[in-house]
Amino acid sequence: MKNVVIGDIHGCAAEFEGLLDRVIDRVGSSGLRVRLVGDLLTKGPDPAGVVRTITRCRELDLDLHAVCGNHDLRLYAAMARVRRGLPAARLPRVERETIERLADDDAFEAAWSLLTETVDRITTTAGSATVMHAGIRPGLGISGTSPHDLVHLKARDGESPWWDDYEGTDGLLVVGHKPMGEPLRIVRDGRPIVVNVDTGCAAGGRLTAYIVEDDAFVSVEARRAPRATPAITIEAIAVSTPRPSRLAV
Ligand SMILES: [Mn+2]
Repeated sequence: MKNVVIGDIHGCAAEFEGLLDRVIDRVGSSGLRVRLVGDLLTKGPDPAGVVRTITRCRELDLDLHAVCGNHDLRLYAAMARVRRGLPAARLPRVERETIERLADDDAFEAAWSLLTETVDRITTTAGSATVMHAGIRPGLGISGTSPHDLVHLKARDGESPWWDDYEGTDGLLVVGHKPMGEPLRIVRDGRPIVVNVDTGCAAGGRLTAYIVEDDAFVSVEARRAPRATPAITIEAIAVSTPRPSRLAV
């Protein structure tokens, strides 16, 4: 039995599939449990691909689920508005673009059911580790930290991150939410007590998995450059034909 925790996917479907392949090559799929730290769909190029990959994994009987990320909550709220008939045009840009991509790929309803399930799961376990999106308040422990903080906690500029004060009382905690150049692994008394698997895939970094029993990381590089000003060429303009969104606006 192996437990694997995968970082913030943010709509990077190709990297997600590539990383799952690498993990399965290494540990096999039999008895594999995959946990996702949340922030599944927004920002990246292919949210529908992420939904399809999750669906396919489950059809193959892979035990896979996600905890709720702050972006999952935001997208869920935006999709709830669209389902009630409110115009998508008034949504914040990030959510609107993600919803348009999902709708264009006929994945709106599948994404809705995935998020409906995900937003209710604030923490989960991965073997001996506990997984949440953002972190805990060390003085309060997991049980005393509010669901909002478990999903949103982030150090402001000049503040130290929560894990600086964590002494390991709740065992190994695996989180995402805070993109870092390298995955974070904090060790106390010879064993890991905090792991952060967010290596900024949607911003051109990497997508990272942590194999709990092996205490090891597996990563794949992001396949695209960081989102910047798009390099519009005359050729690209000439071949692009605007397609109407399937969303009611
Ligand atoms: Mn986040």
